[in-house]
Amino acid sequence: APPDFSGTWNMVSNENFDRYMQSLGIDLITRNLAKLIKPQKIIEQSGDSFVIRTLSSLRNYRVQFTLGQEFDEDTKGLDNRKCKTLVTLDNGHLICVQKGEKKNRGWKHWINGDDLHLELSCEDQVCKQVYRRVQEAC
Ligand code: ECB
Repeated sequence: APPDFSGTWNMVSNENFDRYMQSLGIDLITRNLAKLIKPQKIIEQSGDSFVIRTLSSLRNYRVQFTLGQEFDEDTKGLDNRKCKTLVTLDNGHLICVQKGEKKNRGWKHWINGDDLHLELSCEDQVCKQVYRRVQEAC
């Protein structure tokens, strides 16, 4: 069965985030602030429909999509670009391609145990993040 990405996830590691942000043209002051934060992901999945919220003290970002349906993404509050974005599910991996000004842009999510993995790509940079599931009270 395909994985259920739904839940609340807290960042536990973040590799090469600075160079990923550099590849998106984010200024030094913003990068230095962004490096300090540990965002939370809140994912709501129902069938092929997803809402992913990335929450932090610095910025919040929300994206909503249906698998296999390209949509217009505005990365408002991040690098403020427009992309034609498509997300698909391949062998348990959520794969996003963000077509636009930046080459080779996208991300991949997958689950391993209690860990949600995320690879963010832009041009020749790959940022690797891991989030851990927040257990809800029973
Ligand atoms: C929203 C939390 C990020 C806070 C960083 C704040 C300022 C830095 C400005 C731009 C940096 C560029 C990208 C930020 C990196 C991650 C945020 C969202 C990454 C993303 O695309 O997540 C996907 C997959 O979970 C869903 O949107």
